[in-house]
Amino acid sequence: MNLERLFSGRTKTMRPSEIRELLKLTQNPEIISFAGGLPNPSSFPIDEMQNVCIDVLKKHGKLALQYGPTEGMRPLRNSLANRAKKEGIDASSDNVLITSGSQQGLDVLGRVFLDPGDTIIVGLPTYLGALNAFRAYEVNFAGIPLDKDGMQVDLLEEKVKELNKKGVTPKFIYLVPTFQNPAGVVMPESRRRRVVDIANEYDLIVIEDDPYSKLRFEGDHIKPIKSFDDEGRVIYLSTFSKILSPGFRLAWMIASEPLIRKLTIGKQALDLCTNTFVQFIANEFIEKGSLDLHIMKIIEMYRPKRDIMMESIKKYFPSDTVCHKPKGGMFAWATIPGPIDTEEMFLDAIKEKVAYIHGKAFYVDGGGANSMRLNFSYSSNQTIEEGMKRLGKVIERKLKEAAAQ
Ligand code: PMP
Ligand code: G9A
Repeated sequence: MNLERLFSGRTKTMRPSEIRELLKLTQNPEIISFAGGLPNPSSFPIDEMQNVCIDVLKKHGKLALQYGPTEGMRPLRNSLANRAKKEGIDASSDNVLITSGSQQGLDVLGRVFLDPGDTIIVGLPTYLGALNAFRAYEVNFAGIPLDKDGMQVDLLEEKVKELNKKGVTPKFIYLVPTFQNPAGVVMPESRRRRVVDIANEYDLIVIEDDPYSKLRFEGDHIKPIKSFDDEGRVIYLSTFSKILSPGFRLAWMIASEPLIRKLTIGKQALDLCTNTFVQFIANEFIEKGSLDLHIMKIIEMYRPKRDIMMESIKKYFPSDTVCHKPKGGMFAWATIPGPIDTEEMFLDAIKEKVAYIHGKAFYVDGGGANSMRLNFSYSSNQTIEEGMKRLGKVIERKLKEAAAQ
């Protein structure tokens, strides 16, 4: 059978995700994994969850085990709208769409907005899962470099103008403004306001993907881009994956009602509705006040992990390594000057039983060869130090080999 003839043209632009493929490899317990953005499993509130499940079944069993509306269960949509209001987002439950993970949200956005050949704007670097979701819709990417304050908005405006001159109107800008995946950086309020101004002026949609802002270890909270949106152009996404459980596959989007309607239709054919039982569980967890306590607990758990990773970079990586200390989230982004290709080096790292995600995976323009993304939430404190020591040795060896050539 000639499978190639049968596959759609779309499959040619689809790519395996380094994160997903490595997850299989790093399930080997001997490998210290800084690869996937996994929460620490010891953070999961397993005992409390047992009681919550029983309560949900007792109180809402007949609804919780039934199909639900595609938009999501009203009580959860309500709770999420109330939480968003506290962050300055003007939303009611009608502005909330529950999705089966933010990853599904990204795919639905692709379905609703993207035609083959469309152009979208992303950061250099950008979350790989978003790139892969959008790639399936056969789009062109325009990349905007990040600095220590996230996407460089002056360059963003220049790029939009340049594209317009060529007759190209990009559909949307995708960004992760807080504790960016992979770079860990945060966009200050002034840049957030500029993004909205640029979107208003050039008629663009903004996709604000925000899984990490609640995981802040220090510094002041910065309001989401969505809170500055007065024309209904910003679509906000967040998820329970990093603040409670990725196994739940539960997330949400906030947007204007006409957009929510279109996105809902886009989602209908994907899964009919998001897991109803889990929606009730998450809502019960919020209403009991347990979610906020849980978030406080994981912040306390992850801060020292971040510190150990940063100290280990100083101790075991070359002294000219560039790595800004992330103030939250789950990732450190390290760039090693010199003749290093982190993709090529990966095989050596695996031989030493340590894994990371190589930088190029996050770039649409071939950049990032000297960088690597290091997750610090998943490993135990002791293993972080040990893994970084192994990685330091691999880098040292690579640099020596290159110098000898
Ligand atoms: N967006 C970003 C920026 C992410 O980091 C992730 C998960 N790593 C997702 C979306 C997908 O999250 P979910 O588990 O909700 O599908
Ligand atoms: O396991 C996944 O695919 C979710 C994690 C994303 C990431 O590592 O960025």
